[in-house]
Amino acid sequence: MIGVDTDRAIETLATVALSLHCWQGDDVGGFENVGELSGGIAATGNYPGKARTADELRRDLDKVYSLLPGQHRLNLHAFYAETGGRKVDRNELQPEHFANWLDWAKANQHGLDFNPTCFSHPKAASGFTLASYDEGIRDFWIEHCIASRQIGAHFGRELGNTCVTNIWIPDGYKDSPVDRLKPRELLKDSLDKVFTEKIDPRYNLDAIEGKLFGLGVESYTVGSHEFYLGYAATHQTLLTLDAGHYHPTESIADKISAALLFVPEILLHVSRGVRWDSDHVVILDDALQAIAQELVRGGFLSRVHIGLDYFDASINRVAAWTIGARNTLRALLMALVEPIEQLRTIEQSGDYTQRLALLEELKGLPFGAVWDYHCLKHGVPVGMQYMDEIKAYEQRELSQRS
Ligand code: RNT
Ligand code: ZN
Repeated sequence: MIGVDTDRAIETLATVALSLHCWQGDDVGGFENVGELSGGIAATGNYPGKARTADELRRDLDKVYSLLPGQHRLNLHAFYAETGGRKVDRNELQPEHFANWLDWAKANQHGLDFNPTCFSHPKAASGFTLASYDEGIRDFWIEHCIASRQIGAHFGRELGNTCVTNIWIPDGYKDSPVDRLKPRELLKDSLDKVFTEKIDPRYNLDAIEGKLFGLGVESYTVGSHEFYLGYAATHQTLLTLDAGHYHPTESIADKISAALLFVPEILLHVSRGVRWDSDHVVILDDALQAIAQELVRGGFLSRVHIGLDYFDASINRVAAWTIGARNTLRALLMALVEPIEQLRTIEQSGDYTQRLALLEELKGLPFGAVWDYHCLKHGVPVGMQYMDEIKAYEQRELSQRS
């Protein structure tokens, strides 16, 4: 007998709030109509039905949340502002431009997270933002990041639910630079300016996200992992770990316990790179399970914010969100039903044979039944039933969009 308290596992799972990334719904388009997606990221595919307005995006999200057990968050990007047809540049964005999102979040009990959008903008056309050699460009993006923190704090205050505001910038070079230091000095200085004002951590938490490379930015990324790890550790901000931002054999699972010794909290961007940072829909693979196991085995659930970050435009977008989110929850549940105390005791006794045998044995346990029960208990579709709902929604709603 393997003594596992499945009731406790599903109780714990019910407390986990995933932050769904709004940008899966419209291929990282935003509502400014400024043209191409830039910044070295790309959404490929032309599946019909992408959201064209904030109302459509919210409707799609409502559908997704209705298919997930538990209460979840929304991760918003700044260029999803609703400015009523007026041009409001990003450094002038105010909480009022997100009033509809906030009302919707309140009505549906979603926590909100936020991101400055430092790409897809004329002032990011050179490929540099906070680390630009041009002071005017830097100042613009500093102002945008400051405005974003204020918007995040407003969300946190209004919802009584802390917002995590995550800064990611695309800055870097296609080819090898001769000066790798100066842009990093500029970025450090810009971040210092962005974070000068202290914000009550009950309302807003700051996170910073590093990366290895982007499309057209293959040789040098200013905001590398080491850069942000150092910055986050010295300034005690949150560190964002995106599963697609490392070398293909490098796993973010192993970074969590190390980073948490030096930074207060972590934000995860759960994603799936295929050969490169391709932002594929998250599947229930070894990488995802390793992340979930780390969070549970390490007791890190209370210090790690779990966000999703991928954008697949080649399949039904509502399904893309739902599949990735359900998989993330399933991976967590699989980790939650492990007999962790027993495994820990075995490991500490030095019996690695027993550890290996038990870990392998666990893979055959009827985990699916616990997941189905959890879905049933939360009144959401069991198994493939969620696809029936999505197909009906596609018929009724998505297929009407041209
Ligand atoms: C890009 C980063 C970043 C973005 C979003 C849209 O490589 O992962 O998190 O995906 O901000
Ligand atoms: Zn990311």
